[in-house]
Amino acid sequence: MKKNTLLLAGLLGFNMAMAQEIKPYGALPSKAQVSWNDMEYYMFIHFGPNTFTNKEWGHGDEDPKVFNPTHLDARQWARTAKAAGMKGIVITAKHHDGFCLWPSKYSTHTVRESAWKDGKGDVLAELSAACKEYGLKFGVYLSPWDRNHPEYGKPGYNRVFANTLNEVLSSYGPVFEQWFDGANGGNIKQPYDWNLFHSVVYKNQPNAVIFSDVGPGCRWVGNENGIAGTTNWSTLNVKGFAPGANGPATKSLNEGNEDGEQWIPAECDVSIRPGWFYSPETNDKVKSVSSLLDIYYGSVGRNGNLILNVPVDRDGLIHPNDSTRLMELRRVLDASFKNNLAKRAVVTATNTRSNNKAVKVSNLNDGTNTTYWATTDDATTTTITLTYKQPVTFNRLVLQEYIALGQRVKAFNVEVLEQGAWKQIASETTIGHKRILRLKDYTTTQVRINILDAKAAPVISEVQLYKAPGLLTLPQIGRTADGKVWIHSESGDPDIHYTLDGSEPTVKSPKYISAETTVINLPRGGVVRAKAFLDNGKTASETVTTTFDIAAAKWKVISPEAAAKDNDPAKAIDGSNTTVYVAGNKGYPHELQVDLGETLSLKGFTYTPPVGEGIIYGYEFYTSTDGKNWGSPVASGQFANIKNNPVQQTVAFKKTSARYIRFVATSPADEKQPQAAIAELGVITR
Ligand code: FUL
Ligand code: CA
Repeated sequence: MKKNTLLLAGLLGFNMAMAQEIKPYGALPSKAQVSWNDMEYYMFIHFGPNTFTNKEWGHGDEDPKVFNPTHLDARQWARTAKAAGMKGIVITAKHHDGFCLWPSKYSTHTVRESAWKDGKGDVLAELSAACKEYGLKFGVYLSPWDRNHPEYGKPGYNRVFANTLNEVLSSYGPVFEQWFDGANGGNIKQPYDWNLFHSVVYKNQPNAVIFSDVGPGCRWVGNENGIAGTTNWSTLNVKGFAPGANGPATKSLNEGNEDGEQWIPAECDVSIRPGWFYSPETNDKVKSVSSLLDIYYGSVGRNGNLILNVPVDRDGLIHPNDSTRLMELRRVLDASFKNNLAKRAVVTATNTRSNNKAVKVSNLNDGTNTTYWATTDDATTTTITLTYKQPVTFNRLVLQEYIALGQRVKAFNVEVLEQGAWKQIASETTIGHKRILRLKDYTTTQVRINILDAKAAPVISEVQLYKAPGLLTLPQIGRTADGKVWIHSESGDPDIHYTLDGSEPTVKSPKYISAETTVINLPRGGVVRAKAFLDNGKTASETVTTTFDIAAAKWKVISPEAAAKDNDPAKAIDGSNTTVYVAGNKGYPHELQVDLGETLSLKGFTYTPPVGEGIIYGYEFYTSTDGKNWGSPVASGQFANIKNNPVQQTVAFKKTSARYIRFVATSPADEKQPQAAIAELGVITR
């Protein structure tokens, strides 16, 4: 090359570098959405008449007087959320039953008509004040589906709902999120005026993030387990879709759409209990710390926000079982993310954009996602290397993109230097606001993050490494159809000890070795508690408690007859939730009759739905002493919210003696699915 060409190239390069402003890529978040993503973890509160009636979906005809939380203390809720490390609270101001937690002008089914505070109370006023006091953001859930309002299903309702929204959004200060539920499990369908509703939200709360299946602020993640896809784009295609039944496919909700039209990040909703509303029956079913950790890593760790429901109880307080669990979770999270080992590393990158003052390699490990590093415009691959003088041990990797400029990374892997050779320890897809990889322990002096593909030049704001304390995974307890209890554990080879008298297991309790050597027979039911221990009790898992009712040892299906081996109705009573009986494709109703083999005093039944197709919504349950005369059903109704939250359903009825039971599925949870599936059917005798 001649001297002057070199000079020219140098000048050109210099000019280009000067011009190296980072061009935003694709759909972009608003400022409000960026702050929303930074919140990561906040509380959902389901509260209302259902709290007092053991229902998940109220019918709207409940006596408002049932709502009487005599010790309601919204400051206790806020204090709990704050101590849990949450950044806000969203409350069900109005659920499907139409009951308003504030004295709305537009309804006659409100706290004003309730027994609480002689009708003078206002839950939203108390909670918004408590949130302000504790530095938490305040948000509201309002269900458009209203089973109480006389206008529902008529043209006038959209106005009513807009007025209701306006009332809430103009009376209680700033609202960070407006939650629109798309559910409608009733017969009346109302065409909603979403443009009107959105205009009311933005007029009152220009910074509110609107939640629905299609945003526009954030989107439902497609399940109520709180788990996002490992690939998770914050962009979504929304043309032709609407909230509710006409929402995008589950896969799109769960993973977003690469190059989606709009920035609509995922929000992962899940309840700390099996249901969304409080019930005394679930006091012992608060999720374990390990399962909450799975949820945390499956949501916040996968570019989603986590809205964790903590249902307020009948006193109007967060129950101690829930708050204790929240604090235990906080302790583990704090211990896990206490010491960012990346801060001690020397960080280098193969390609760094030059002459842009904002871009620095040292921004990658400065502990804040407000500063960033980027490659030159033409690069879609690059390697970031962390080098240590002394070996470090880590098991968590946190990566963040600077999302204000769009989501870019499509594929990356991670390597560590082990005995002089690079070893790949993870291979993943998207990053987004935050990606956390849960890894096993690695000890090394060099860690390499290879970005393998990106939509545009990668812009990364953080790389963090941590060594989270090890936790023993929980033992799992199950029982065969003939009543033999089994206990499994996955992690290492811990000692499992158990009790059968309800007491807390210790290393002195009986030891479970295997199903063959440790025979625990509980055909008539009982309580099994188990705990895993290591190092003679120095480390212990949480305690798992499983309560069994009578086993199906003597049961026989009397109708229908077994169709084929892979579709044997006996699968509905074989003690295993993973074997599923699927009843025909001829459409509803479907039914199953079972001979219990003896006369039992029955108090209710349980239905465990399948994971997948064939979930039952409407049901009737009959009992009989001779298997011929069934009379009228002892229970009938709908399994509220079972489609989105397919957990075991428990239905109580008036005590009755019977030898035969008959379960009739009257309608499907999904109208497009003609078959009815039963993972397990059980009875309640205890
Ligand atoms: C669903 C509702 O039907 C449930 O009752 C619950 O409120 C959940 C968060 O959303 O769509
Ligand atoms: Ca089964």
